[in-house]
Amino acid sequence: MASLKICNISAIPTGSSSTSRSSSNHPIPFSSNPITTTTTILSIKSVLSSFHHATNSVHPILSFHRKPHFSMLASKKSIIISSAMSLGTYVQEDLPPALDSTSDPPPLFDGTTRLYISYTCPYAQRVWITRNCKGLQDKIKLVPIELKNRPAWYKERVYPPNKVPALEHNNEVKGESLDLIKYIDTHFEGPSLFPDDPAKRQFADELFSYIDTFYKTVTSSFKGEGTDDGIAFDDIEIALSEFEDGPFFLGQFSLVDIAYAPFIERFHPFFMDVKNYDITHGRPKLATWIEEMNKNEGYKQTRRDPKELVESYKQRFMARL
Ligand SMILES: N[C@@H](CCC(=O)N[C@@H](CS)C(=O)NCC(=O)O)C(=O)O
Repeated sequence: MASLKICNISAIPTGSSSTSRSSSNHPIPFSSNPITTTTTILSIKSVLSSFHHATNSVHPILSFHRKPHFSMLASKKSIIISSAMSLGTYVQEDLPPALDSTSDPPPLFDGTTRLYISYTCPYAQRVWITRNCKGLQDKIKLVPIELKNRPAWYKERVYPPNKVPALEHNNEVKGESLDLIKYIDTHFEGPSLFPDDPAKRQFADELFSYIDTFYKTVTSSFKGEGTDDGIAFDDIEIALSEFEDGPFFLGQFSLVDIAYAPFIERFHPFFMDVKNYDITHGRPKLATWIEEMNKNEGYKQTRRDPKELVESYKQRFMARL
């Protein structure tokens, strides 16, 4: 029987203003160290642009180093922004066991919305976090799959690409984690996890596009192919400096944080263990981001034991060295 634990949330409003709201239905603070709503005066970020300028020549990976956010710079007025973490309503649930080649399929296409995941897959984790943060535990049923011993029916009857994540919804099955997190955010109830602000949306698109490069840059440094272990994390530090109305990539918590979290969750302990290198050292924004993410209950429920993550990355990236 799932024990119910419901948290107080401050959702990103779906309207254009950035005021926060708390759910009156959920009066229990989400953590013992709750983030209080703060009012920030956001001014033009000349300091930040000089920081970008200084780093451009060193780290050419990201175009956003050089791009001012015109919609923000165009405003000469200070904008009063209420910032708060958007953490989503969550229900602490008992997780079902993973299905393997011996398991019967669920009653497919019976109108139930199902999210097929693997507990160890970072791509699936993105979608799982989104579901949790939107408080959709009762609306989207988790169906974990044992990837190393997959049931044949998964490929044959559910998702022919045979990968996770996949979402069964309205008699269709869709895949691709970045598409799915956006799909869930727009097609389901719960707090919006994507701001309306065009400057933030543009930056989000850049960050979604950058994520594969980020992954490849970091993992090639695992294999000793990169020249600098920290270069991709410098990009993250700069990206986290872009908006000042909160500690997240777009200021407030959003799908972008969800897209990056499963990977940073793996890279952080792996670098510590294998290279004795703390990716947060000298990167205060990244340190704060990790700290704040770790308070997010929707994310916390999806996290793995760091030791297990390190072992799996060692097998994957170091076995061939
Ligand atoms: N681009 C896909 C990647 C999904 C993916 O590679 N999932 C892995 C598990 S982490 C998988 O299902 N692998 C099974 C396979 O390739 O056979 C996404 O973002 O959803």
